[in-house]
Amino acid sequence: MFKFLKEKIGNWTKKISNEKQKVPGKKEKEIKKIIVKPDKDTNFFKKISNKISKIKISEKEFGIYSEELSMLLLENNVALEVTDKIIKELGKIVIGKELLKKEVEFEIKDALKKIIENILVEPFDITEKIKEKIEDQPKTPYVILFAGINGTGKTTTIAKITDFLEKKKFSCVLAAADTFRAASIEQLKKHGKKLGVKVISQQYGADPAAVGFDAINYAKKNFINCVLIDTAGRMHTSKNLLKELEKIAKVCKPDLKLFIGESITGNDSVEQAKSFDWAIGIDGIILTKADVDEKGGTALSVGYITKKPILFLGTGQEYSKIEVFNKEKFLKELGL
Ligand SMILES: Nc1nc2c(ncn2[C@@H]2O[C@H](COP(=O)(O)OP(=O)(O)OP(=O)(O)O)[C@@H](O)[C@H]2O)c(=O)[nH]1
Ligand SMILES: [Mg+2]
Repeated sequence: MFKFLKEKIGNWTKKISNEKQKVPGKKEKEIKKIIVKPDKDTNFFKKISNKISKIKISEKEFGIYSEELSMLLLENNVALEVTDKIIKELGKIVIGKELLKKEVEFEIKDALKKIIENILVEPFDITEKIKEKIEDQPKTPYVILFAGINGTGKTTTIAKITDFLEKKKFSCVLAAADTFRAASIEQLKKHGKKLGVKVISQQYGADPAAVGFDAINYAKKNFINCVLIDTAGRMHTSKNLLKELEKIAKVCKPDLKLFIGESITGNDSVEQAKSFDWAIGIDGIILTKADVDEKGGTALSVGYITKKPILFLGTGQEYSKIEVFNKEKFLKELGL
């Protein structure tokens, strides 16, 4: 997962560090001279001077290095807007700063870590939100709407989240509100059977908002904590389909509207998230197929541009393959 970005960032910081070790700056030469003077045992002092000597990265040097960083970020699915932000912030920290020679790599990585930490929107814990709702309105279920373009993993993610919630002792009911795609209702029912949860459905072609509404009523009558609404995949460029989604949201009044996008698709995912946010106002993002994403930049871009948190990463096809998104863990995946 995210192997390329990790390798590339690591190589880049190492390269700057190595280059700065090779070419001693004027100041560094002076420091060496002073330290080496008092004794003839140059080997010993050479070692010390190497350790304590400092370097500075000039604006010009940073320009050259940052060009390379910019390219590697863009190649790894980091959006231009986010790449520019990273470079700008990094420049503010490292240009002209006196860095201990032996710590150049560490200092730059540390700076990058802080910048990326700020770029990632702080995720919230959905189980806490559910608990709050149960306390506030014990007779009304917590409703989650899943939306996204075709094939991103909405239905699979619903099954995973249901498993996740049931294991945390929240009861769930599923709404088969994808009444459009052939076999979609059977697909959700199969998951329901496997997970032991009820699936509310109507016939194909039925109004998806009505299916969601039915499921909410079922949950109310049966004291079920959560309703998870599956929706048909729809292109983010189709105004009519987005209108239909708007209707589902208006009728079902979900507590949480999640955009499900693929980790592998980079800027496409960002554009999709923007459109779904514009149509229904999303609250959070789940990025699926992170297990087959070697790059990792989508996670950096999609949250920053929409200002919405990534809540989970889908990391495989089985129910257990879902991870609560954790900033620290993500930064570690990037080697920071
Ligand atoms: N590797 C991997 N595959 C996934 C993940 N999530 C979903 N998939 C696969 O992606 C494919 C599509 O998943 P669905 O859940 O049917 O996607 P959907 O968004 O509901 O599709 P539509 O309803 O047709 O729009 C299936 O083969 C899933 O097994 C994931 O995190 N990792
Ligand atoms: Mg589906």
